[in-house]
Amino acid sequence: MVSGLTKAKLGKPDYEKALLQHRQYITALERCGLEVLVLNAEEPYPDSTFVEDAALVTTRCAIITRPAAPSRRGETSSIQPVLERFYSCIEKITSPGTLDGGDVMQVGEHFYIGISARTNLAGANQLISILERYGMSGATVPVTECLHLKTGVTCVSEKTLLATGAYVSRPEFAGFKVLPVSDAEYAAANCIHINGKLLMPAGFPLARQQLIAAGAQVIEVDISEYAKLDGGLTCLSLRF
Ligand code: CIR
Repeated sequence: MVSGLTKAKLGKPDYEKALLQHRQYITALERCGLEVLVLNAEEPYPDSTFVEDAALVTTRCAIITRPAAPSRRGETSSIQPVLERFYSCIEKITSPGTLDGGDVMQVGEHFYIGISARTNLAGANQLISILERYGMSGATVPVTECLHLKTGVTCVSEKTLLATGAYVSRPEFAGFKVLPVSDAEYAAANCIHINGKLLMPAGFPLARQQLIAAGAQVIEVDISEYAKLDGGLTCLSLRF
């Protein structure tokens, strides 16, 4: 993972520390009541630890994505057999579509899909058609300030979003209560809401205070070594 793609300019990750943080991340997911299946390392794919990008898991089907980054394209082949153990319906994004799971934010049965450097309109439209076939829905949102949609906005309860930058006031999110995250703490916008608890990255005191004041049961996880590769909490797992 130390050779993963990055624009962060935070230095190279410390591998031993990253392993420790990964174990702590797993423990935090377990504290939220989840059973965790840990996949084998894939040495040819340093970014494969960001497993969220290779698939989208819904209540009715799983969708194998088509990552845009050439170094990540092959990550999907090992994900498919794993998902076949849990899903009888598996769909696929195909060329010329590209889509990274990090660009997809689920709110109930609706999916917001970021159009970014990684996810193109063809990929998003394919995903919307798949979702509609299964009785779900999707809509696009532009991604201009960060890598993926969920780098800048995540859902912290059914009606509340945690958002940074332009996402604080985007018309697509007008129906939500939006908790704004300051530019200085922008990485805190990537949180995971599971079973009434909220996993948030460690080191963001203002956002933490704001979330606790809003009633969140916060569990902090230090993912500093993954942040060096532009990764956040959501990227490191597929949750279903
Ligand atoms: C990449 O650039 O693809 C990885 N280094 C980081 C991916 C982060 N994934 C995510 O936000 N879902």
